Amino acid sequence: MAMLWRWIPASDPNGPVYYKGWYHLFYQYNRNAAVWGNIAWGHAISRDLVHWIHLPIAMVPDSWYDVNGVWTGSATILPTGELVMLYTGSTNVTTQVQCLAFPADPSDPLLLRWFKHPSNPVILSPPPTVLPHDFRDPTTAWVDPFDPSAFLLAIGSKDDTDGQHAGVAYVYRTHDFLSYELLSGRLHEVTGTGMWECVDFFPISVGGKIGLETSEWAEDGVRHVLKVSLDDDRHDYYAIGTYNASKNRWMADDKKKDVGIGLRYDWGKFYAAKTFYDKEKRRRVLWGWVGETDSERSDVSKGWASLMSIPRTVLFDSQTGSNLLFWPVEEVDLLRTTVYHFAGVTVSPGSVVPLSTPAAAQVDIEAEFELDPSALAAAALEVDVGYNCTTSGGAAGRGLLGPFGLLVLADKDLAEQTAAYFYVARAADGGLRTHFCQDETRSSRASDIVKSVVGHPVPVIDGEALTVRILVDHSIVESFAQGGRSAITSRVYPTQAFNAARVFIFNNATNASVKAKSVKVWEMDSTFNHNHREQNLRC
Ligand code: DQQ
Repeated sequence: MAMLWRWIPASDPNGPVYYKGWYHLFYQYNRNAAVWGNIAWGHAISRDLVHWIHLPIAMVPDSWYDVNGVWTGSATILPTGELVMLYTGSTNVTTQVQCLAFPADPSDPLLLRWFKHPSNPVILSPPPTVLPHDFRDPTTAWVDPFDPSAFLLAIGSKDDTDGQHAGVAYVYRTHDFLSYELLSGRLHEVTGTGMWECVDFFPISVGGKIGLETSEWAEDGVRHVLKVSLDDDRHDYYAIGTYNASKNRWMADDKKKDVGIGLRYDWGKFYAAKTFYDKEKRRRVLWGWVGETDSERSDVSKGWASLMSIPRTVLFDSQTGSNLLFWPVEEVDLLRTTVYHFAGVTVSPGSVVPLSTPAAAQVDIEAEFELDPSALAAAALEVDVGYNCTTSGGAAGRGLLGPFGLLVLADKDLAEQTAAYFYVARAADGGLRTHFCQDETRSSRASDIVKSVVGHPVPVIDGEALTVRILVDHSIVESFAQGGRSAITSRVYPTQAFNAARVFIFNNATNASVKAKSVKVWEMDSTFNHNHREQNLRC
């Protein structure tokens, strides 16, 4: 039962679905080289989202309508239990058309063989003003709230008329997945955001406890999330808003944080994400493509490229009412083995405290920090300098109330280290604003790597401790602050720290002591090591 991602040159997750007892994940896959091109659909299955089995390629580019690539698509389970898959084909003349596939044997829980429908492409032409190479990535379909016999689905695009450079989502209606009607108007558009790839559109319960099936529809207690992947800046943005199906319109709750200009699923390396509804556990699960940040030449020489993120549950944050919460699926916790618990560690300004754990290249960490209350009061006097993770001095910079946090994948001399940290600063309104950042700049001695400081302000409720969970695995660090209000994924390539990685607490604040009330470091089960984890070994 091994999922050796390490040899998979993969990108976008495609058509994730739970079907007859198995989780299925398809993904963009090049059988020939660890670079993008010749895209087919890889296929892996799991009982628990943690242990995976590779299956044969599901679909290859073999027809005029997808010979230049079986591109991204989504699964829909119909009320009858049937499964249909819609995807974008890149045609023999590299235009983008929408295609239908379905399982050759619907009674096969492994979904081993796939048929492309003889009527393909089922959508040949884009909407009238759209160029034929700006029309891709159909979403999961949802039942039309006004006609239960019809389904609706969205497709991403862009509109460059009058220099708008607007990202756009169009909606189509279908009864049979063979013929489609373009609805008038647009689900949504945002000027200046460019091509919207991999649109995702789903309901979310404001109660924040469970996920909702994609067709769930209610006036009260349900909002709709629109997610787009911006081709221009290669990040996934979302907004929470109101879906008016009768007008074929979705509106963001906060126009200033509209989709494409506001919140991100993840502030690090994470793209082309897709969710699905897991009816077994009544949750919505998210996967993102985590690409490499080393050179393409390195990818070719090691023979693989790209990872999938750990699957994450997605919930509405009922405490803030303004963002989603992203959290590793609960199955990851079952892989924790020995825990090392450090409690009440006071870290004085400008110091680093090593944690005595065994080599820690594959660990799960949960930490809770508290700032000295007198320092917090003094910070009200600090001049606001408009802290920004990316333009800051990173973990090595110094301010009144930060940075402080954890160093992972660090060698004993701290020549290599990846920092996940908080920085508390005064905001323009006089209140305190907490930033959550990840600093990759000292993560590796290797030079052919893109290294940045990434992150963003994270909401903190009054009186709340500062908390972070960090999943570390050789060349990937996935961090979740404040219960998942902010997620950051980094690819890192330590050279020295690789086999003897350590964890440190650090505090680079100039005046304030920080108390690590609790830091728990779990070693992870070897099954995990040999499955998900081994993918990251860098040869
Ligand atoms: N990847 C696919 C496209 C999609 C892009 C092609 C996003 O369908 O828009 O490999 O990474």
